[in-house]
Amino acid sequence: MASKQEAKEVLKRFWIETPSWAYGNSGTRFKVFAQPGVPRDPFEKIADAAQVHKFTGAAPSVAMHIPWDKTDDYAKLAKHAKELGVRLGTVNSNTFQDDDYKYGSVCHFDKKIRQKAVDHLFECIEIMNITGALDLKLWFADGTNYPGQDDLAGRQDRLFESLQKVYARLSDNQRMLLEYKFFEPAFYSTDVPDWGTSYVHCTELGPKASVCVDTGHHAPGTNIEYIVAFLLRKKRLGAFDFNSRFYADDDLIVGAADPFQLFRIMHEVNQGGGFDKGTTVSYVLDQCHNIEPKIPAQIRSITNVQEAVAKALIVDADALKKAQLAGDVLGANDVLMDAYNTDVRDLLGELRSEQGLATDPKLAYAKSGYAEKIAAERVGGAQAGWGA
Ligand code: PSV
Ligand code: MN
Repeated sequence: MASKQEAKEVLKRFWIETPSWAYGNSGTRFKVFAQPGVPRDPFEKIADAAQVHKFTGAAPSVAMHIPWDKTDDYAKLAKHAKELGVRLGTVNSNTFQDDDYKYGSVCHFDKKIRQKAVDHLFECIEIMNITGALDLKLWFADGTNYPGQDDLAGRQDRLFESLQKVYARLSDNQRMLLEYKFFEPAFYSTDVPDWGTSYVHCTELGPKASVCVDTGHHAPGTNIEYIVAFLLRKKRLGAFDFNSRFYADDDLIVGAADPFQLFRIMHEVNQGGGFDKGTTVSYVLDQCHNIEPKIPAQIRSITNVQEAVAKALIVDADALKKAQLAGDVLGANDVLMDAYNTDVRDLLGELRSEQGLATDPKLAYAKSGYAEKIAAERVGGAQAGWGA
């Protein structure tokens, strides 16, 4: 078992990227409820993300979404982030909100549309070159709604050809992360529906391409920890997009729907070396807070992930191995359950004290007055949202 001290050492270097879009307004196709104090531009989003880092000490980087975070001076935005104690992270592309993408983007049957999508991905790499971000996250809404609508294998050929062009643009230290999702917005077929499709494209592309596992992008009952174990074993787990789901891609707070699943995933990450020094796995939130306040929701997400990681770190690995090799089914299960049922909140409180932080980040943020300040200051202008 990792000692408490060893667990804290790992947790001290463990960090999570928060998504710029979590700070803006979001909703369902039925309604977007605006909230007071919501950022009006990427600069204000970064300021909110900096608060999450200030109180958790574990969220030093902010994922960008282009064009939602479009600005005419990315160097200025990066400087602004630095001044607030954070940095600009993963650049997420968006090839799903333009009328031209009605039948797809990089898989479209029309070469001109495919090139338009590829050009957008080139633009994202340009932004990475300015901000110093190393990861390009690709999620494609491409797919079809009706059998016969398009040639399924042909779409894979177009996808690969487009990805190859983008891959060739990456510099040596940059990565491409290919995210999969089994359905939505396409309902019959999706062009990157599962980890296997993503994995095969990544291996054919080369070492700079890895799979992104968004925890909300699986059919109910999918054993996500198996996928994680497999990808780690093959060194192709590039990143997580964390969130939780009850039904479809709900984008709720990670660990809210199924904290036990999150623990099981973290256990496999730990077993596969994903928390080791110099890990190449990045841990990112991909969530929307439609009815709950956004900054506290991000803080809670960070603490939920930390709790799951702490529980995974205190699994008695020696006892587990011994039970496994002895065919002691219940004993092995007990070892995992013991760790899962341990209350790690005091350990995390100690960790924060050692880092000079308040033991309860949620409370500390609530007392800081920041929420009241932004509600009073951010009056007028258009609040940021998915379309902004
Ligand atoms: C798609 O559902 C997704 O998970 C992708 O990561 C997008 O970039 C993100 O959500 C947008 O919210
Ligand atoms: Mn995602």
